[in-house]
This record gives sequence, structure tokens and C-alpha cells, in this order.
Amino acid sequence: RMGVTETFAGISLPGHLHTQESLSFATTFQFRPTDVLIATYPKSGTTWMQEILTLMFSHGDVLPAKTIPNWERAPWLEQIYFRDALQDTAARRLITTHLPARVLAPALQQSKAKVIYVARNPKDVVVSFYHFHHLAKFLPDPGSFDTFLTRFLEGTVHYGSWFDHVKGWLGQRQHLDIFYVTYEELHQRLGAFLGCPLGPETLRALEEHCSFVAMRDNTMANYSLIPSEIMDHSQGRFMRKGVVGDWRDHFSPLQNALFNRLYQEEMGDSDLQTMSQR
Ligand code: PPS
Repeated sequence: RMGVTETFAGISLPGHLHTQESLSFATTFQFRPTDVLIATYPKSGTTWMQEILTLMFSHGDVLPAKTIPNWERAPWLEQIYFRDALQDTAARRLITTHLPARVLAPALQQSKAKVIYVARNPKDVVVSFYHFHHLAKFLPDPGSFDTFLTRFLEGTVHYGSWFDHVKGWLGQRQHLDIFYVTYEELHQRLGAFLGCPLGPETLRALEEHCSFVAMRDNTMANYSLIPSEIMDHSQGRFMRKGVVGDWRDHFSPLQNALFNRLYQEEMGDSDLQTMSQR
């Protein structure tokens, strides 16, 4: 394991991908009004949204999505590769981040950049994140599922607390131009959501190309090109299952009760009250 950890704004991040320099570059980044930022807590539908937006911006032409890896099409703002990967010439720059709102809000408030926030049922997030820790050598050994779940609920896992992340970004709705959608909604009504200004051909390409199976088999989207020193592909696939409610196969009744109690405490008065029940 490449177990180096970088700490930033009270949050642990994989040191292999982040330095203090790349992080401060991110928080002072000059966004353009035409930029689109995908903001997510890990395992919430980031890669899916990157693919959807790639296809929207190319008007359904699948060539970029099939020939350029997603980390170049929609580079990670906070990572050391960002400066090199950013397509400065692109009409609409697509940028991705897992950073919390509190460190990015100032830079975003100064610009008119659009933010797309994708949230997912945190029970499915913790399951997906747990499996991803086995695959990603730049993340620490997760221990047992129960240990990992406890750390997830405490907010001490890499990328910090899910609760703070979601509340932080949704709390910026008055100040930023944010489009908010859930992974579950993408599942349910991708077609409808993609509907309005897109022609029938773009829509068809989107539906075909952005399905779980199509993305699972697209090397430019499924992270299979990442060398095995960084991701141990024998431990499973990045495109693992792609379903809603896989947590039901992982949580014990006790773990579920503990989770529900904390969820209610943290999210009870927000409009995300029912998200963890799906
Ligand atoms: S990351 O590492 O933060 O960028 O991961 P992220 O892309 O946010 O989340 C990975 C999970 O999303 C699933 N996925 C999809 N589900 C449905 N349809 C499509 N097209 C799709 N693409 C990715 C992926 O399988 C991970 O979820 P799990 O539950 O582990 O399968």
C-alpha cells in the first residue's frame, strides 16, 4: 500500500495524489463562468456524471468518451496532475472535485461557474467505499466492514464526513449556481433529466453509452488503465455493481440501527431526510 496521507482542512487525503501545493492551487483556482464543476463525496456517482456531461458537451459524439480517459476529460481539481490535464482551450471546461464546499466556496463565489452536486444514499456509499479501499492502494487498509463503518460515521475516513460534505455543498445553494441530483434519481429518471435541450440522437447516444454495462466495459471510463501498483485489479472492479440498495447485503440490523440514529441526528431537519432508506 502507498499509505501516505495528506491532511488538509482537517481532512485526510491520499498523499499519492495530493500535496499542500496542489490543494492550495485548487482553493485559489480562477474558475471561468463557463466552467462546470462536478462535486461529490467519493463513490456517489462521479464517474457516471463525468460520462454524461462528456456526451452532452460533445452533442452525443462518443469519440472523446471512447478515446480520452475520464481523468483528462474531467480532471480532478485537487490532484497533482490538474494543471497539466486541464483543457485550457475547451469551450466548457469540465472539472471534478471531492473537496468540501467550505474550502472551495470562496473561489466559486467569485466566479459564475456552475456546480453539479451528486449525492448518494450514504449506506451505499460506505459499502462502495469499503470495497474501493481493497482495490485502491493509495487508500489505507479498511479493516473489517464494521470498523470501516464506524470510521465512516465518525467522519474520520479519507475525504472526511459524508454528512459535512453533503450539508456543506447543499448549504451553498443560495450563494452558488448549483444543480443538485442524487445517484438514485440518475437511476430512476436519467432519461427525463437529460430530456430538455437534447436532440434524439444525443439522447440515444447518452443512454447507450452511459449505462452501467457500457461504462463498465469502456476502458476510458472504468479505470482499468490504472497500473496495478496503484489499483489492485485482482481485488475487484471499480465498476463494481452500480445498483441502488447494495447496503442491504452488507449491514447487520445493529449497524443499520446505529446508522439510522446518527443519520436522523445529522440530517433530520434537512430535505434529505429519507435518503438513507432506499
Ligand atoms: S469515485 O472513486 O469517487 O470517482 O467513484 P464514483 O464514480 O463516485 O462512484 C463509483 C460507484 O458508481 C458506480 N457507477 C455506476 N452506477 C450506475 N451506472 C453507471 N453508469 C455507473 N458508473 C459508475 C460504480 O459501480 C460504483 O458503485 P458500486 O456500488 O461500488 O458499484
